[in-house]
Amino acid sequence: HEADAYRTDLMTITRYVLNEQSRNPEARGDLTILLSHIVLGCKFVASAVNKAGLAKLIGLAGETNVQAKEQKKLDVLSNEVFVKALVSSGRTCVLVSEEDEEATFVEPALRGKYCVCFDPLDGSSNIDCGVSIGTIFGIYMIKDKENVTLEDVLQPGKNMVAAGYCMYGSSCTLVLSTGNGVNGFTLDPSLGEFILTHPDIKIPNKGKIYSVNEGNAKNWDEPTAKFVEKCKFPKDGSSPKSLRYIGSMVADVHRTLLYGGVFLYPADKKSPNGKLRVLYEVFPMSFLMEQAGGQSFTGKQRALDLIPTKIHERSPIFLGSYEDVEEIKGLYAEQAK
Ligand code: P6P
Repeated sequence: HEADAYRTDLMTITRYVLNEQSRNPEARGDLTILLSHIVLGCKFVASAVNKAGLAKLIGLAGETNVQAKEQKKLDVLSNEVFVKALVSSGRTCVLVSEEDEEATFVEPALRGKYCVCFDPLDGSSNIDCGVSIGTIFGIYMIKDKENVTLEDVLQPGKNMVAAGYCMYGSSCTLVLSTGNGVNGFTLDPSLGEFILTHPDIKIPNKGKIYSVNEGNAKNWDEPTAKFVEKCKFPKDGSSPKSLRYIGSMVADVHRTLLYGGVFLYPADKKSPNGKLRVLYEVFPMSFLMEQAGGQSFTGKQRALDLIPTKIHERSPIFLGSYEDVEEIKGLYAEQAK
């Protein structure tokens, strides 16, 4: 009857988060409530993304769709959903969204002790061709929620209490860490529940895949160029690595987490700080990689040690299998000599 037992003992994300809460005797359940609101946002976005192709939800804001209704771009819609879900949770005091130039300070009546930095729909330029996109989020505790300022948001990534992403693709997968390892949950649309499908994810220590936009090769610095050259023409007689680049960070990072290898978005002459944003792309993905036994490097330091000075600051990023990132760190150390 083992099979039956498995089918009836469903580990949902709600149950998992409650189990985590019970590990901290002093926890009052605020993070559990916050995460349940994020999960609700992800379910809504999953349904909107899946309908997008049909209801012609895609397209630029301002266009009208078949019902001649005011057109809202999916990332604008997703941002509104997450801001409303987070504020109504009563557990946040400041929000940073990729979609909003300024941080959102929650009104006192609804203020809670957490700050959430998120990209509501990362990779949204890929929606129209059906490539997987995703929501990325990182959660911090705020010292004094009554007097929260922007300084409270500009913390190093190592202070995060939780981080995760939800990938909207062939299936809807939410990958989460609350500081005690990484777990993956897949949405069962018939139940409307995220079910634990990838328990305790650990990234392989070394991988056979490198993931970078080779189109930027002309502008790379020496260590990045050397690393990619070694991937393609290994000197030690090993076989060359495979290049896999989807161009949607959530999809490229998810593959890296499960299969191993390294994802790079280096600095280049055009963008000296790279392209990816510190607070809601680099930090959450770096937190997950470390929790899964990998690591994440900016070209100068451990990514989670970086202290951002602006909420939309960018940073170069090299993240993935521990050994692969070590190799890149060695090449940057040589350059620094
Ligand atoms: P490029 C998508 O636009 C995004 O923000 C990330 O999801 C992705 O990793 C990156 O940009 C792709 O950038 O310059 O290679 O197209």
